Amino acid sequence: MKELLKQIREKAIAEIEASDRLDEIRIQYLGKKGELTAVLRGMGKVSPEERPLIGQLANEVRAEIEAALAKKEEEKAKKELENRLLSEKIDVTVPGTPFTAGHRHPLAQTEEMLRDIFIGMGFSIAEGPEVEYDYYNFEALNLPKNHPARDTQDTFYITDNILLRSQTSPVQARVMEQTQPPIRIISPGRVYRADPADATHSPIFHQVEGLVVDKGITMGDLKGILELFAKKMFGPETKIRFRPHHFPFTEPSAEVDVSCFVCGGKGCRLCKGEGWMEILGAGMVHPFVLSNCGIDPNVYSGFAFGMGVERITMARLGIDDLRLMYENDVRFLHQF
Ligand code: 2U9
Repeated sequence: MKELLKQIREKAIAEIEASDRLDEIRIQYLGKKGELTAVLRGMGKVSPEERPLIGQLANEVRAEIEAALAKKEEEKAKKELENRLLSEKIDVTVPGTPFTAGHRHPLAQTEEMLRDIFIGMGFSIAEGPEVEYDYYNFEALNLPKNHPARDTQDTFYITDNILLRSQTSPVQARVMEQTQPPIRIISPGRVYRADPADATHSPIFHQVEGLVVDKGITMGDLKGILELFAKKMFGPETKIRFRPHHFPFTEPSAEVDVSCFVCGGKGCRLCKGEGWMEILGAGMVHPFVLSNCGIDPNVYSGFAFGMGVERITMARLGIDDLRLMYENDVRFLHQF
């Protein structure tokens, strides 16, 4: 019996060393029907005196076979890892696969520039619904029903009292209704007009409007803010010019031009020989608008301005047809 156990040990260890089929060897010797297991089963035949010795030897043989298997398994895993490390070498200096990255749309670029400039001057961003009540879009802004100036901002009606906003001013009216001054906000966003599309008009476009309300705000503050804005947007040499105008929601009101940043005012193709480009409208908030929105015009005053993001983008990039910005032809977009 002793001899048999020793033979099994020698044979098993020799096979483990010579082969990689470790699972098969494990079953062959240590499995339920394995050679060592068979010997242990025959322990009944061994005399009671010899039994403890044979039992101990059998356990030792089992432990040695298991240890040999574990060692071989470890060696096998190590070799496999080495082979993988050798065969899977990566050359980190090989150039990567290029992928085409896009960029922000020119209109988004302009809106971002406007946001950055006004945030830098202490303004906050206010946003609101595109589907708006007639009250906030017109009535609160001093444009009662049947007011002739409504024709210039004709929009799309959902019901008699609900429409697609024709300007972002209703956002500011809502802010004034909810907050007492000081107020210093801009409201960027999409607006709608019942205009047929041509090179300079679109039924959907984007605006950035601004509003400042506090004690003692004057036209001088408006001019200062707009001059700083124009210099940051179009370059430090830029001048601004106010021309008297009429808006129902501001009094006095003005249209504001900037000196042409291409020719510096001499007249060129971009400014159509004028030396100036009209880029925004502005004025002192009408006292009726302040009181409609719950702010006492005897205590507070304010200014407001509005500009079209498309108009500014066309000026900034020398684009002569607004429709190009909605077609999303990459041959056009790649240029900016
Ligand atoms: C409140 C009170 C007054 C906003 C203003 C303009 C002048 C203006 C146009 C520029 C080109 C619209 O995009 S455009 O067609 N806007 O000329 N907007 S003052 O005045 C306000 C706003 C909110 C409560």
